Amino acid sequence: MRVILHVDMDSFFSAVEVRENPKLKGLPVIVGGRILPKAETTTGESTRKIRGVVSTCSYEARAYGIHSAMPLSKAYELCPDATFLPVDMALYKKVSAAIMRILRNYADKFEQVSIDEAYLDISTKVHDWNEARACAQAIKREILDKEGLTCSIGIAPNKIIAKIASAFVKPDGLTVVEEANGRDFLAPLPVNMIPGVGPKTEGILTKIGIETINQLASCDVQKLVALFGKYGWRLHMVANGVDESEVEEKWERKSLSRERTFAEDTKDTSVLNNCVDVLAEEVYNAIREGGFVFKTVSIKVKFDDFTVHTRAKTLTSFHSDVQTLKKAAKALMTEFSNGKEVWKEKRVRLVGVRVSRLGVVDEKQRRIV
Ligand code: TTP
Ligand code: MG
Repeated sequence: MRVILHVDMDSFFSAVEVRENPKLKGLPVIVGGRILPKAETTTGESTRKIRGVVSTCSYEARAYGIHSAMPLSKAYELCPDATFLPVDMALYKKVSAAIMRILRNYADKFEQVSIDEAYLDISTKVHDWNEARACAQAIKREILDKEGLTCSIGIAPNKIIAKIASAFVKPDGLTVVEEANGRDFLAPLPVNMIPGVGPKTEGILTKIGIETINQLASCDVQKLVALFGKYGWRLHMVANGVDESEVEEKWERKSLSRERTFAEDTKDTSVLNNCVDVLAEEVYNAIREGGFVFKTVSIKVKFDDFTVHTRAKTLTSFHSDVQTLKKAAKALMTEFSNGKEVWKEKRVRLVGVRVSRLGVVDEKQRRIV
């Protein structure tokens, strides 16, 4: 039996702010940028001058229709009396790290997905769904006791249902979807409850009469493939409650590399460049799969006398595209092969391409963590 938990903190940034300043409890609190309350300005704020977007807001502010990514000016129009606070990322990161430390202790396998969200595989720690529920309750209690914050947890036989379940009751929710109930749980939900299904996908599905996950599950998969390509398969699987993906630590990875030993040692620069190109492509596929971005690109050259040379270049910012990777790797190879003294009588036995200084893109914030 697989038992997966998805834990997501409630209105994370604003909940941390409220914890730091309990006077804000029960009030609309908006994090994204400071705006003085009307009473404290002489002329009243002109909404035209207010820039930026809402990072998140308290559930009290959500009652006014305010939500993440809304322009702050719009939020101010909807609720001028709310408390508008700047983003204190250093503080949220510190709190996040403390929460992740608590969560990791409960899990066989642990995967942080964003600043306030993680998957836990607790399959070997519990024997049934009641024990799983008790485990989630213990997690909620510990986070509340130690960090003064609430979270919502979904428990299910796989990651995708666990994630949907954690959003099902929020804030301070706990939803258990036992193995036998997966399809029934998903069936009546709107398709946009599937993570990744945004307004665009939803619009296309609505056009062909699909609004619920049940309708998506019973749709001919070929029809979905025709509309969405490979993603159509994935949608169909998810709608049917199928997700085999493992909970895995991603953030620990420090570098990724691929290398190749030639069948015959070579000196031919076009062979070497071609090899670098292919390896860069392979490295790119691996980083794309893991959702990584990179900052440093290196090449490795091993000669027939087994001496090893490496060259590295650190870029000024993170990148995730194959062109940048190929260009940097090939430039390093050209630079290296122009340094004639190391070549002398030697031939190349092996070539490698590596990326390091990796980051993971936090989907929610479109930031590097
Ligand atoms: P979420 O978990 O999506 O939102 P939340 O924790 O604020 O609220 P919920 O109770 O619905 O889970 O995102 C976690 C944090 O990430 C959030 O507190 C602020 C940040 N964030 C942004 O900065 N911009 C965004 O557009 C989103 C969605 C989140
Ligand atoms: Mg959250």
